[in-house]
Amino acid sequence: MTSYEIAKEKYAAFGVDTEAAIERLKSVPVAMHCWQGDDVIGFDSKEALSGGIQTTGNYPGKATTPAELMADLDKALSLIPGKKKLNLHASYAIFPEGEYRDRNEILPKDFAKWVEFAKERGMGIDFNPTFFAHPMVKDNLTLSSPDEKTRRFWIDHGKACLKIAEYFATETGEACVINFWIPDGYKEIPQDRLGPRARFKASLDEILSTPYDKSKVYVTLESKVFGIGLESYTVGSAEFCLSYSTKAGITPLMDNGHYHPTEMVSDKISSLLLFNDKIALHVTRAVRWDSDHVVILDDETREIAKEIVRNDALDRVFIALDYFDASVNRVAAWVIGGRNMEKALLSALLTPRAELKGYQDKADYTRMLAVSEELKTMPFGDVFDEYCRRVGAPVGMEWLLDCEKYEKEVLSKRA
Ligand code: RNT
Ligand code: ZN
Repeated sequence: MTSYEIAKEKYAAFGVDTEAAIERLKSVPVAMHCWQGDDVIGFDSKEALSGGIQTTGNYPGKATTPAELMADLDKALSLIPGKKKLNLHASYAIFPEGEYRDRNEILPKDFAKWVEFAKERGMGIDFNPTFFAHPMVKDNLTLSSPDEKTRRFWIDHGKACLKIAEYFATETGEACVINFWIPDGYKEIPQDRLGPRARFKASLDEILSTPYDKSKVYVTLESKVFGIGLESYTVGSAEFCLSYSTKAGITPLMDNGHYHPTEMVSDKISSLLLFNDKIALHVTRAVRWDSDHVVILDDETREIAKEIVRNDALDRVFIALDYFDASVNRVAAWVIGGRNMEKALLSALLTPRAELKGYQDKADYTRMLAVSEELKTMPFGDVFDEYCRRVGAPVGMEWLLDCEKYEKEVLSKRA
């Protein structure tokens, strides 16, 4: 008997079908964020990162050209099992030879190279307008700016991005999730909290008045609690974004780094599922603040996955990764986070959901606790290895050897 066969029997004793779990996971898309590869710099302006977010570390070998970023993504994608989508930011536009367009004027053709990349790999594309790291961000404000010229520029950016999102969906044949997140906020205690939010609301209304095909473009809105240098007030707060999403019929996005450290996104998912057809997540690891550390297989990542799976919501939750660590090999950072997301989902699929719910309803909290603790030491790794084998991804530490080889042969040779 192989170790997988032994694991299969052990799970079967709990009423869990490992084969069904493996099959189900194969088709769950996870969006891989291009911005892990170059510390959120992009290609259009090469401005320093701003917007209250920060990468720390200067590990050598970061991608600085589209060709390098694509090569690194390819390496990372080959080492992560499962179905992926490519998640792009507008700042990663690749302009046709001799052309340049500012963010308010970008066109679908500025992303043709990415479409080609995604199509060749059979991937869909998700998208993000980039409301940071640009000279038109005035006093840390974009869509909520009191300066009409600034606000107008960013409204036009939002509209341009919606068209690009539709282009991605049409070209790849997969729906495109376009996520709006603005950094707007104040370091000092504001004397007008309503005005900026009213302007943000009006800006979003105007962007969303652009006709777009709702069957293939999902607009999401991401909230936040604070940013670096913007500690006292965030325009796009949780209340603002949830209310706006509900009213406008768009999709709310929760980033698990964007709440008070004792607030858990895993606890919020069920409420949002009751009031939305779809919801979206940015999975990250916040260490004391929205630090965007590499996703590990920690309790919260696992609990998020469990909530998605046990509420039968794998088709209703858009899962994207969002972190940026410049202190370790960036390709390895992608792979570790990506594999961990897959592990969390698989381990959720390997849970006797009905049985555990039943204990709760019968108030048998003893069994509920005992069984869920017992599951933690089940031979989960053997099932994950089997999943990797079946989808042609490296098993165990093989991926790291491959990654180290790539570092030696490619990354370390970069200027
Ligand atoms: C910032 C948000 C946002 C960004 C990306 C780069 O706090 O999480 O999603 O991380 O758009
Ligand atoms: Zn995010």
